[in-house]
Amino acid sequence: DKRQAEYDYFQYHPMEEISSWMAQMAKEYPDVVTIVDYGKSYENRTISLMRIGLKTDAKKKAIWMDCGIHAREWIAPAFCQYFVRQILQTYKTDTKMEAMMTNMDFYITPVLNVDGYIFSWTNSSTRLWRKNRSPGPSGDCYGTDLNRNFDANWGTVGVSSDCNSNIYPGRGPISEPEAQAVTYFVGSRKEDFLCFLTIHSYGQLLLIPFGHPDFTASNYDELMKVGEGAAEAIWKVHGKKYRVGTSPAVLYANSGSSRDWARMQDIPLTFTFELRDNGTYGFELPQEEIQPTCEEAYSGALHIITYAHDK
Ligand code: ING
Ligand code: ZN
Repeated sequence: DKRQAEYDYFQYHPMEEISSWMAQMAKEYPDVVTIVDYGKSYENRTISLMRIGLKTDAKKKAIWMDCGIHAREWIAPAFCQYFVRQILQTYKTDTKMEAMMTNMDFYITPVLNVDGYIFSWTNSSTRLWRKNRSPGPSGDCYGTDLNRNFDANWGTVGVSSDCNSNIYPGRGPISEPEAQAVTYFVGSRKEDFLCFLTIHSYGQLLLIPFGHPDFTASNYDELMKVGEGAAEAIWKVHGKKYRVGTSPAVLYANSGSSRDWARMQDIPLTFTFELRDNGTYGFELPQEEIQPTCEEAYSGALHIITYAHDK
């Protein structure tokens, strides 16, 4: 069956195609790729990640990457798939990637908000859906912003108590099954994780903790330095400028993000990527831009991951 060999990484794919692509990659690379089901969505769909690494007896460090926490940000799942393809294509010939795949496991979730992603594919009126699909307290509103639902200064800044809002943080910290899945999976092996990357669009930003203006990461200078290095690596690929900073410094404050939660678990290098563009097309980034966006973001992500590995 040659269909998966011809998988088009530079098109957007519906959830079923992404799921069968994941299964196919595990079949093609059985020594390095394992599918791990680690949660259920509100609508009872399986949340899966790909654990990618070379087998060794030594204790391994880990890298986290999730895509598609926000439904409408279709470039993010496309990037996770591209990232997987790139590391699988390079590790056999590139000694640096081989070393990283020996010393670390990559835990990559191509689509975290599966219900929302599917809903955004339903028809043009739901294309810009952001949140998950759980009903609000009154039953006539839907969706919690999963990137406001984590247990990190939950419900304090950059949120709205209106359950129709796109930044509704939910009933309480980790009230949502999708946020629970990440919290329990990462939380149970947090000492292993060197790095936590969560991929969004749009805005061309690399955001560091914390989203709450009253808190500063203990390694703020290191995060800025690594972030600036990643922005430089991105710029070298296609000349796109990505700004680096905390969300209050760059745009506006927010609470309950997965990146802030991960940093509060003492994972040292936590970043939010906001991929292309700067607002011309926004969430509806044309398919022609998938390839250049993935190429530059790969370079930026690799800068951070290499730093984490070599440190
Ligand atoms: N942006 C993220 C969000 O959760 C963010 C991250 C927060 C950016 C605050 C800027 C300011 O809102 C998107 N695009 O989802
Ligand atoms: Zn987002």
